[in-house]
Amino acid sequence: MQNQIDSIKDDVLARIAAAGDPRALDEVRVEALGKKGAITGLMKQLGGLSPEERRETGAALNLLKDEVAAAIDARKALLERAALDARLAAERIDVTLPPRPEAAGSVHPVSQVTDEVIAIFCEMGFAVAEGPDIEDDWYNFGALNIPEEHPARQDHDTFYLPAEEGERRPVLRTHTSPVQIRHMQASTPPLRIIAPGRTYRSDSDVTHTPMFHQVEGLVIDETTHLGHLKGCLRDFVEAFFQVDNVPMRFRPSYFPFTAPSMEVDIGCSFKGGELKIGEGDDWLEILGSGMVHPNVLRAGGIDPDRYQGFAFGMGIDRIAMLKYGIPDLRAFFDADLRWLRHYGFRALDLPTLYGGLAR
Ligand code: 2NL
Repeated sequence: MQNQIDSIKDDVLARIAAAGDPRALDEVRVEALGKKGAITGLMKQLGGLSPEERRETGAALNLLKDEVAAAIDARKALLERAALDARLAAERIDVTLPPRPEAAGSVHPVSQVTDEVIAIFCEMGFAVAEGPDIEDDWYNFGALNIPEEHPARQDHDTFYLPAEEGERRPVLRTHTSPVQIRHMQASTPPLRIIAPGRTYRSDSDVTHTPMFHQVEGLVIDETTHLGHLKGCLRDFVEAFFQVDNVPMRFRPSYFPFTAPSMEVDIGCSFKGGELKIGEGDDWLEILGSGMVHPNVLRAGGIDPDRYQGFAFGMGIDRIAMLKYGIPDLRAFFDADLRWLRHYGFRALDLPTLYGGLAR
């Protein structure tokens, strides 16, 4: 029987090597190892052998089975790899080709408004700072004077990621403040930065989405005071909404990271269901602000006995809705081309401050 084993082995291995696709390979497998396969056939003959022959031939057949199975696996991996390579080559797309006209997109209002905000603050001498979306709980909370038991830290508001033993807890940043902490640590005052970017909170309803956009600002110097904060925010609001002498109201408020803290409202009217900014006797809250808390300066490696400054934060999605009259926040993230065609901005336009403004 050894002769038969040798010839089956040579034949099967040669056919495995010659199999050009997974189907051909499977045919070889069935013909060798299947119920009616050649090797299975030899196995069936073992019963008619003497005990000694059976042991020897059985061992040889088992070896052959293993060898054939391994050769099939190796060939299969090779064929799959080749098939994948062929598919990747065939399906390669040229992303520089012009799009189909019916699929043409436009600049998303969030991108447009982010560019507008950056343009205004950069003209005032601010620089743009960026940082990671995945932070740790010290940069996101601890450094901002937010105590361990603060509700904002609770799991149901914050997206925590699995923590490594003995490491700080990773979180999706709930505001862009950690960017500013990192900036304070990496540089020395005077500082003047804004930090725009994505932020995350476990919250979802008509006015909240789990991912949203925020811009924060930070100014630190030796004599920076509340008057600078008010002047800076007035200049911003008037440039952003393209109105002069906006009525503004600075309401005392509380944030753990600023003291004193103020929420900022701007005057508006809702006559006839239409929102007008800069006139009327209604108020619209648009941002939060305050003088940076000494503990936060310390966390950023800045001496609070020598330096002081102000910070502010606002929601980009919200001010985009206000400026461009977009009623439903959730549509921002539907990726609906019809919506984008209505509210989007032309890709090659420079972000002017007045384009599309409903006035
Ligand atoms: C809001 C309020 C605010 C800040 C953010 C801040 C950052 C640092 C230090 C101190 Cl590094 N403060 N950020 C300050 C006041 C308010 O945001 O309503 N945002 C949507």
